Amino acid sequence: MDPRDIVLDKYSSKVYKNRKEHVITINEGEPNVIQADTRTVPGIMTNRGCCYAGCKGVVIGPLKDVATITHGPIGCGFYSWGTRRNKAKGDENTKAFGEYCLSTDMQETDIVFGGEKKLKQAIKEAVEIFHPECIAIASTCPVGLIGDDIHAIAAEAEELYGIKVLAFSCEGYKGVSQSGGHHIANNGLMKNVIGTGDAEPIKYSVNLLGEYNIGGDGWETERILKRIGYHVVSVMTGDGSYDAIKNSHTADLNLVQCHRSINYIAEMMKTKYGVDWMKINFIGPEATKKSLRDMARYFNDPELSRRTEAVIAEEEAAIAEGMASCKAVLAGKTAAIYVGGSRSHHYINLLKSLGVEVVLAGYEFGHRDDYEGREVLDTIKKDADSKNIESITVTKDPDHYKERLSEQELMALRAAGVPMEEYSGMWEDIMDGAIITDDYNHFETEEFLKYLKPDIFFSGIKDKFVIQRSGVASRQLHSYDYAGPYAGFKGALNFANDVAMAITVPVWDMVQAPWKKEPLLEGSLGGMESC
Ligand code: CFM
Ligand code: HCA
Repeated sequence: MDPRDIVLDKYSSKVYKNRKEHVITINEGEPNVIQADTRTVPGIMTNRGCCYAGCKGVVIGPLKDVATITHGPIGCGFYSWGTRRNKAKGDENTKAFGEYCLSTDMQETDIVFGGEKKLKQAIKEAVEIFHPECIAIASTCPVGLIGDDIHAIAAEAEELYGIKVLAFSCEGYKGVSQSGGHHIANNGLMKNVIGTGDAEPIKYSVNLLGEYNIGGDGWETERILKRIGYHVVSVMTGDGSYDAIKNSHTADLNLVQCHRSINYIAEMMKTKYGVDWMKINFIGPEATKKSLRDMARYFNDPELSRRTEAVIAEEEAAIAEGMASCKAVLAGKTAAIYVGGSRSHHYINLLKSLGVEVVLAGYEFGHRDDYEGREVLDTIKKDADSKNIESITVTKDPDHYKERLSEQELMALRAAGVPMEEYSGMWEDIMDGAIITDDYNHFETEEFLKYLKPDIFFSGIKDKFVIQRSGVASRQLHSYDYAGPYAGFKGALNFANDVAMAITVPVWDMVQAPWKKEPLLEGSLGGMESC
């Protein structure tokens, strides 16, 4: 029997009705339609984060020169504090506040009498202490409930201090990290930051979109791009800055790494400024090579193409031996991979180049196009949270719009296999027979672990320990367990070494899942050990 059916049969009829469309087995040659981007059935232990986490934690938090104030109780600020996750480097021209956690620390009296006074005071203190060019305010749940007007306070502070003050109404309850939080953050950047700079355009310039510099991935990608001769105008948003994003409209090309979190910004920048976008993937040597060659095709300059090939040859040679020895250890192993969005797809390729097949995969917040490809976009219902999230439309900017390539040239590139404004989704790489679970939960994690027994499970922060305690190697792919970088060529070798180590370490045979043991005492919690 298909493990999918064994697991789903354990649900009550109500939950079964919901989950049967979110959990599918891939059949080659079939349409393989999946249900995605819907609200989780209450009671299910989903892995998803909230709207505030997506806005402040994922998108705005990494902007190093922005002093971001969490307006809310201290826990929200503390748990979204970037620390080692949001890697960023300041320099003599760029301030970096990422190490700080600024919060209004709302107390009960603020909830009862309003928190606006406290927010104004927090902005004043941030200006006096840090002298930032830009402040961001991120709202947490109680702010929306009591109705503090953070937008009016931001407008007033802008006047008062002569700096940019951005306000994000990203209360946690408005939706999940992605459809909710990212969208609010990115819309805010589109409306208030992108296109406000006056830098001159630079030849062969690109923006890296949907690159959050986890483990230094953005730095590694930039290193390779710079070696070839590209100029990176801005990164959204890993090690990114307000200062750079202001000029992002001057780039020739937008490179979209995480399609899920930012494809709509790429579309808007195309409409407003004429910046073309291309889906790239700098995870895995094969995907990196394809992306670099696609870029060379776009720019169509013989010298750039020559440098692209020279850099590829050098970078590949440097990792060849290491990759081969890791492959010798890993070939034939299986993996499960479950992250929020794009990474669940991107890492399938890297694992394949190490001989590892992904048997179980899924996104927490992906939409159908992230699974099935952008061609299904017209058939997708609106986002689950779209009623809560402002939808913005843009038109050509008369001062800054410039056509980069003609539609005919873009069509020729597409015909040659260059993904201009295209993305084929996870389906293009996943193997026949793999199980896909959208909006994965803890019950399914444990059940599929039993039936599929992958050698390694790439997971999130919260589910990782359940997996390890059941005797399966696990690495979390959200912050890479503070390892990395994993992007590009050298990054691929780092990843290969980390995975080989994780799988071969003898500890997994010594672990017995706590729930497999006899209860220690009658009535105790299923044999849980005391510390
Ligand atoms: Fe994009 Fe992300 Fe991801 Fe994502 Fe995320 Fe993330 Fe992620 Mo955690 S934006 S979809 S909502 S690459 S926070 S930096 S690691 S789940 S796979
Ligand atoms: C989020 C952020 C998150 C959480 C990771 C996890 C991240 O979705 O809100 O808890 O497993 O990468 O930090 O995805």
